[in-house]
Amino acid sequence: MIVKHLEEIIGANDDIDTPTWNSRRLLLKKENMGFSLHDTVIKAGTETFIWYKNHVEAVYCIEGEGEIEVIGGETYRIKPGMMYALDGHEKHYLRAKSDMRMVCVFNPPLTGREVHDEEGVYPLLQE
Ligand code: 9YT
Repeated sequence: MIVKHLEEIIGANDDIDTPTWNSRRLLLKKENMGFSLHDTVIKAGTETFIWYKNHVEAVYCIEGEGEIEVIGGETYRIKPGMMYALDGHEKHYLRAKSDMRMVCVFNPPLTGREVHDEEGVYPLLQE
């Protein structure tokens, strides 16, 4: 069984900070669960273009407010209790009005080092 606490991840290796989001990675590929699990803060006032070309992702908002605009599709309000699942590799903009705390699950699991490239894509990394 695996037990971790957010406090031990904050500031350590699996805490990835970028100008628009901060992802605290609780489970990664190395844990062999078949998915990765992240506690992510999308920073207030930011917009991020994202395209998970190689992954599916489910996102569950537990704090904060903002929106997701699916390119060529709809814009949905994000607030606590809202979940979205990118089952079609949708290109999207994520905008945070306030700090949004999101629980994210990725399949295939991230290895831990990924940040978005210039296309908004996470590459498929091998460990
Ligand atoms: C919700 C979302 O896509 N945020 C960007 C960061 C990503 N979820 C991650 O690596 O935790």
